[in-house]
Amino acid sequence: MNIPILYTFRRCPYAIRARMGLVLNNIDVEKHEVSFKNKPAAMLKASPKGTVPVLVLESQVLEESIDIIYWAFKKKQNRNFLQNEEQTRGFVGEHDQLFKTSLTYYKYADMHPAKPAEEYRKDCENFMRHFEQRLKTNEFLFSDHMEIVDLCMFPFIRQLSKVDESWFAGAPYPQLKRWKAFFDTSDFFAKVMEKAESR
Ligand SMILES: N[C@@H](CCC(=O)N[C@@H](CS)C(=O)NCC(=O)O)C(=O)O
Repeated sequence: MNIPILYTFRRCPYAIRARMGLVLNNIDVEKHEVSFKNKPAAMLKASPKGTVPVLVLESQVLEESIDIIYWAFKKKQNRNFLQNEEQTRGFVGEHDQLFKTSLTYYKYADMHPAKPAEEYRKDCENFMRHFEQRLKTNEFLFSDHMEIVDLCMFPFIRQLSKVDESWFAGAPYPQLKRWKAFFDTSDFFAKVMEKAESR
């Protein structure tokens, strides 16, 4: 059987989400690091919408990060992670729209001069407060163990933290920082961020 091909971009939060699923389930893939300015023809043929991640399997193409992560856990029948699928897909889908939009405005505030970056950041803080509240009750977002929802959301909090690291370091979200540090310092995340050879 051919090894699946993953079209990816190292820092893309959606691609990180997909790679987390693959690494945690020890699934080998051939990683192709994509340049957005010069997307590979084979990727566009498999998935014309042109976003990463894309996982090309023998008889199927998965072109949504949430589908790739679920595919990985289902392939290995990793049951601890497969509860709450409907709730997880709902939560992730909503945040991929709303939180991601606020985050993009904050990250690229220079390109959106209608409001100063701090205002865009306040929009992001609505989500941060909600996460903080959940993480006060449980170790992770939905329960006391790591679930797919945590894997899906961590890359976005990571991206947010990098917009202004000193602000994030001083911001009053201790539980969110604890949760983020769990991933940042994990061996599996180091593997997720290993550089792909350029092809
Ligand atoms: N809904 C998609 C979103 C993926 C996405 O938007 N990826 C961005 C990179 S972070 C992308 O590929 N953008 C293509 C481009 O900028 O041309 C998923 O979850 O996989």
